[in-house]
Amino acid sequence: MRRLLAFAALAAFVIAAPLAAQAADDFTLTIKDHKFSPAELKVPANKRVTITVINSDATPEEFESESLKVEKVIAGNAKATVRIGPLKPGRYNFVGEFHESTAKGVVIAE
Ligand SMILES: [Cu+2]
Repeated sequence: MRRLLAFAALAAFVIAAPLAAQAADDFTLTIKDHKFSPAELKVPANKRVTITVINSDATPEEFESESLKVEKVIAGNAKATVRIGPLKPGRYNFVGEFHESTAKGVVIAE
């Protein structure tokens, strides 16, 4: 019994560690009224980064960035995951291509 508990504790630690590491590089962008929030997203440079893009509008949007090499359509009231990087330090503009006049933002890698 004691040995089993020790094993369970170890297993919990092994499972928890990667989740904690992943959480640090996960970011969220929300689209509402055809605008991104936050409009400026700071991410770590030289790392793979995951961004969950939540589209709170009823209409579809396309998350697009030439500099980030991403293009992804997100249905209305849905979310999508985009993976970017590793990025050199700098600014990377993105837009919501279906509403480009208002849906603008920038990823800042530092
Ligand atoms: Cu496009």
